[in-house]
This record gives sequence, C-alpha cells and structure tokens, in this order.
Amino acid sequence: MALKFIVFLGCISLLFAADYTSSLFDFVGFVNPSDNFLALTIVRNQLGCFSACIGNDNCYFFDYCGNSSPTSCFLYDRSINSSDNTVYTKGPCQQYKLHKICENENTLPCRCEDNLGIERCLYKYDCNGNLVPLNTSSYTFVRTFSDGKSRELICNMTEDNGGWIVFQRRFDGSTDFYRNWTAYTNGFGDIDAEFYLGNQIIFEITKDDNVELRVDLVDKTGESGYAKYSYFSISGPEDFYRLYVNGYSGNAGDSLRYHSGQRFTTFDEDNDLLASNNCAGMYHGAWWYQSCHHSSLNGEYGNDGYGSGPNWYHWRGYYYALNSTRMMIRVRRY
Ligand SMILES: [Ca+2]
Repeated sequence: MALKFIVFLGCISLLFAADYTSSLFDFVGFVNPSDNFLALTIVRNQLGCFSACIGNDNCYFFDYCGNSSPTSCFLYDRSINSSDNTVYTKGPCQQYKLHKICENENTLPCRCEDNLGIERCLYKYDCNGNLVPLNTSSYTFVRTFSDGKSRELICNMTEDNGGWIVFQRRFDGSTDFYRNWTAYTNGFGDIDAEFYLGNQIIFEITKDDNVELRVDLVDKTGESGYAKYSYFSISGPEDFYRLYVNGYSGNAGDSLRYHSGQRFTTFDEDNDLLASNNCAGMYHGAWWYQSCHHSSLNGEYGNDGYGSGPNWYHWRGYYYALNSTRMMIRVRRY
C-alpha cells in the first residue's frame, strides 16, 4: 500500500515536472556550470530545480547537474549570458531557460509568476534590454556610439509597455527644426525639451537589431493619435539615411508608407524625387520626402499653410499643424 502510494506520488511529480518544463522553461542544451551562479542548491530531481528557480525572483535560468540523487542545481540571474556557455550535445548539466510569455495584450515577454494558474507579469524590458519592474518610470541614460561619442537618450517606460528610445519630440515650438543636413545628421535641441536625436544615432541604433517605430501625435484640441510600425530602419550616410518602414498599426492612419524607400532631404541636401524643386525648402521641413509628402513632422511649428506644418496627412490633413509629435524606437525582443 505504502509503496503504491509512493509510486503514485512519483507519477504525479513527473507529470508536474513535464508540465513545468514545457510551460515555463526551454531546454537550452548540455553545459558545464558557470562560476557566476546566483545560488547553488541541492535538489532531489529536476522539479526541485524548477521550483528553486521559480521561487527565486532573480533566477532566469539554471543548470541541473547529474543523474543521481541528490544532485546540484545552479541558479543564474539574467546578467549572465547563457550563450557564453558552450552548449554540447552531451555534458554534465542540463541548462533550462525561463521562457514564459505573459498573457498581456502586447504579448511582451517578461518574467511571470504562476500562482494556481493565474499569471502575473512582473517585469518589462527597458531600453538596455534589462527586465525591470512593471512600475519603472521613464528615465534618461547615456550610451556610447561607434564614433566614441556618448549621448544622452530618453527611455520612455510608460507608453505601450515602455522600452522606447525617443528620437524626435516637439510640443511648444521653442526649437527651430528648419535646419541643414549637418544638424539633422548630428542632432539638435534639448533632450529635456524639443529635439531631434540625429540620423547618425538613429542609424546606429537600428542597424543591428529589429526595431519598431511608434509615432505619437496630439492635435490642437488635445486629442491624441498614434501610428506604429513593426519594422523601422534607416540606412547609413552613404545612402542618405534612407527610410524603411513596414507593418503599420494605429489610429492616425499610415502616412509613412509613402516615404518608405526614400532618402532624407534637407533644404541644403536635395535627395527627393521632385526634379523641379527641393521638398524641404518648399514645405519648410526635413524628411524622407518623395515628391513630396504624406507626413512631415519636422515642418514649421504652428504653420497651417498647405503641407508646411508638422503634418500627418491621413489624420488631420495638409492644412493642420499638429501641436505635438513624438517619434520613438524600440528593439524588438520577441
Ligand atoms: Ca528635388
């Protein structure tokens, strides 16, 4: 009787273990344990290792080592890149990585807690790819780029699950946006107020990663609209920072698709498709003009003349200077 009961319990725990493995962890491969572990515990089986990791708020993956019982379980936090460890087809330890996708509306991956079947999202990604608590506020940070120069960047953590680097912002007309090629290459304005981060920086951020774009707009009455693109990149200076966008969603209309594939134009650098004139000069802006635009968010603040203000044609048309605009990008981590 007692033996039967133990066998029964064993089956239950095996089923439980299998369920845990498939729902919360991905098997990475066989590894040697790293020295930089968060905690080392002795467990009786794999389930003990899963539970130890789930029970530790900082655990993101673990190595389960050995086939005998009891055996070692090494827990690691996210700061240790598991890909630094060589993965073998055979080895002393099996590595598992937490993979659970939270069931929130944007299916943003984050650490979850599974409490009696109720999932709760605990973390979200910040602009550096770190998982941080859900209530983390927006912040500024410094990043050094390939030219060796450090730049201060804004990480917006409140809009649309956060993790957005803001590269264009206007809201009061205090900064002149009618600037030349060099200014748009290097950026201008005040990071705490109105600014353009600069095409070279945007290029550097987007060149190696999958990046999405979000455009937020506010009209004269305070109503807001947005356009989001699943894919966004610009090419390098040799190609005049050519725009590529795809995968529109939002409620402001797709006024950027027309510009995808176009090079950047300023009043002193005409790369548009209008042979007779320079779109930047005609419409007092700087943009990925074609011949000429469906949007021009660097247009003249407060100018309601045809096509001349900060325009988003599919939302408020050409005779409407928007009150505020914001463009920001986020590395896709899922
Ligand atoms: Ca032209």
